[in-house]
Amino acid sequence: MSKTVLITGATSGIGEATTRRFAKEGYNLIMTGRRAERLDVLAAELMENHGVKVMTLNFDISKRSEVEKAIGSLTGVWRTIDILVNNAGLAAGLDPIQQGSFEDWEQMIDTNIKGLLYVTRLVAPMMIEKGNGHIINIGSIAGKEVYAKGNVYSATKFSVDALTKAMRIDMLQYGIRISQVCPGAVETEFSEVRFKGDKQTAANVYKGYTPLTADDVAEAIWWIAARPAHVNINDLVIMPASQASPHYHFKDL
Ligand code: NDP
Ligand code: 8X3
Repeated sequence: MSKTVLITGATSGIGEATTRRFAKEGYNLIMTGRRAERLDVLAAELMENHGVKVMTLNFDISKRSEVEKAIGSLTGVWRTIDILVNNAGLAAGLDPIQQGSFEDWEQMIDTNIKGLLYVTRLVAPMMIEKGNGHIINIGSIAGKEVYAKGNVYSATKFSVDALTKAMRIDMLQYGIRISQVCPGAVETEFSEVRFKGDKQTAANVYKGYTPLTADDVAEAIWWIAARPAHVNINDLVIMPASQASPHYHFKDL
């Protein structure tokens, strides 16, 4: 029987690449994001090319009522979710703490922590009822180390790290695996979002060294999901070879 994966933030970057990777393996897909048109285009492509079933859920993950409505709308086989990839997230701004924007802070906290919690709270009981499942959280190297001006973004990803460890304990008795993937720099729409559409500043983030691609991270996520049932990858930190930490890129040496 085909398996089902729910991937949040499937409209671009790591989420989109992960959706494509699982489609290639024949998984049925529940894809989420705010940009409905992108979801529809990708869904049509994946159904056509891989013959998989696709459900698109168009909602803002930071809004609890929207999450409840969207996940609550799943019925029948769409409730037998085998894998949840908690990917949707963002950085907003890059400012020292004394100059940070309240709006940016709230958006990051509401999306990266609260959004992840809302989805997990609604999907975990489905996995418990089914008797198995695997939740893969997308953290960050910023959830392992802090860097100048990364303050609140880092705090949200340190939270993902803590929640990953806590979920693993709570879910242990139900046979549900909990993993985390923590990437370093990945060239996606991430920096364009962080710098509010400033494409030049965003492009500069990836100049002078070779960043990861979304496909690199998707492959790591797929590898974690494909381990035998008795194996759990707790935490996988994946960096560009030319980036030793958030501070040190090959270009800076
Ligand atoms: P992108 O900006 O390319 O993708 C972000 C995805 O998250 C989009 O699909 C977006 O969908 C979704 N998203 C953002 N906010 C919301 C929201 N409020 N409601 C619903 N969906 C939302 O960035 P990445 O692919 O790089 O980021 C994916 C994850 O990886 C994030 O959690 C990020 O923190 C993490 N990460 C990224 C790294 C990088 O260097 N790029 C490194 C380490 C971790 P839409 O806008 O359509 O709603
Ligand atoms: C994204 C990686 O180092 O830009 O999570 O914060 S970093």
